[in-house]
Amino acid sequence: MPTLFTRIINREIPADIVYEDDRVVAFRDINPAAPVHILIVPRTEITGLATLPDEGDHLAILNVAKLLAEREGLVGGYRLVINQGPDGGQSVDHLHAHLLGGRKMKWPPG
Ligand code: DGP
Repeated sequence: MPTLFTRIINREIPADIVYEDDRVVAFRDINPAAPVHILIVPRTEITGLATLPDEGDHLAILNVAKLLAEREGLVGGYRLVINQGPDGGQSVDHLHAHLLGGRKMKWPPG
């Protein structure tokens, strides 16, 4: 059974896809928590950080985050978040990083 994000990657579910390459796909979050809220998702179905392999598509996430932050004009800064497991607030079991920007972030996160 493909994950929700694999179905988005495969264009079975519509999403505002802003970037893709052979390793990752990025699309706008359906429920944005900031003016810019993009999910960066490896094509490989990794459940989350807890099951991360040593190598793979996910290694592209940081560089794509940097690229998209530049494209989105986030010159004042931004935040990259990965939620892991129920206590981390993960709701979709397909590894993804949230790129958040366009407002001043609070610390610590809730
Ligand atoms: P997390 O809670 O860290 O697992 O983040 C999952 C995010 O996925 C959450 O911010 C909302 C987003 N999301 C859930 N369903 C969809 C969808 O169908 N389309 C898009 N674009 N985003 C979704």
